[in-house]
Amino acid sequence: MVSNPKIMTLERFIREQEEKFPSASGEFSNMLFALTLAAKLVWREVSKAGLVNILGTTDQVNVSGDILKKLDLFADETIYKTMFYSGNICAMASEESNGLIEIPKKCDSGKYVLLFDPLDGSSNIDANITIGTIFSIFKRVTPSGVGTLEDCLQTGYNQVAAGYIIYGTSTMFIYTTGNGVHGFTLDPSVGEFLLSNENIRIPSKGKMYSINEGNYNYWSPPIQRYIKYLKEIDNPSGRPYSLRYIGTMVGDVHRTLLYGGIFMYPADKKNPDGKLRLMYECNPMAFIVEQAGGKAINGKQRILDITPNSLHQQTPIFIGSSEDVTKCQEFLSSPE
Ligand code: AHM
Ligand code: MG
Repeated sequence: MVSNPKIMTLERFIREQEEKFPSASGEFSNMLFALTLAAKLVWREVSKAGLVNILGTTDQVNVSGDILKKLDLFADETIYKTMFYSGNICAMASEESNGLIEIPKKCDSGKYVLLFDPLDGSSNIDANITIGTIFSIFKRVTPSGVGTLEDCLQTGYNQVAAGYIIYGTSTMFIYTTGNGVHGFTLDPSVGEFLLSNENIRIPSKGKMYSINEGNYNYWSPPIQRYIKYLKEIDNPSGRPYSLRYIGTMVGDVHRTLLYGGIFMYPADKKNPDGKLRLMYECNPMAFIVEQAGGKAINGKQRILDITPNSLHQQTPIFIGSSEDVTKCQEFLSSPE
């Protein structure tokens, strides 16, 4: 039985989207193509991670020296090398870099800015647990030349594209350019991402919550009350919720996107500004989830409305199904 009426590669999908904009120069699509290549290169190394101890690391067994490096550094370098040569980017910053990544002179005239978390959830690598890559793209605001901090530090609602690659039981590329959220699954036998989840819509309410509950005693009373509320027995409204927590934002948000519910990383006594990074993690995930019909807030405002002041700025985040995030906001707004 044929379950999917069409077989569509990610590249063809990107081209078809571009054709809807007759004035498009193709630069934006080229940049997305470069990202799909980076995703495949990172996937190739990630999928070999567990073999290092079995196969050794010599030339004879054909395991590249790169795998000796920490995978997150490998991912960082691979994305950087793939992307600056695409020629469409004037500035780049990564969770692994201190400031802007230097782009060679001849490659700096692009229209776009790329911010990325090369390997999210890297503490999970050694246990073979889902990890991911997150990216966020803005149009430059400076007129020409090498991009600056001003090009990078834009408010999330200005993003022109955002996405993530999840290296899980399958590898998937999920992205939005502001026209819905689309998901592609890698068929490793042909090396192509194939359309598997067109126009993803997040359920308006879920049955799962996702948070590092080990931090319970560090939270403010409103968060503690909200989590207690989710666990109360009240069957007509679907409670108690089930707890799911991977400790990789990409995995936890991906599940939330597909099944509904809420993912949270609040501020706590150890992390008074929250733990997750606005520019590399929260903005792109907020754009995706909003595009799928969900919500993302920091407890006081929409994530996409936060004015950034530094590349590595952290923020609390509550993201997921609109009814769940709205309910959470009610608790957060209640007096301590
Ligand atoms: P990383 O990008 O350095 O891997 O760290 C971010 C990760 C997120 O993926 C995840 O949601 C969070 O840190 C887990 O933190 P904790 O271990 O405090 O629960
Ligand atoms: Mg991360």
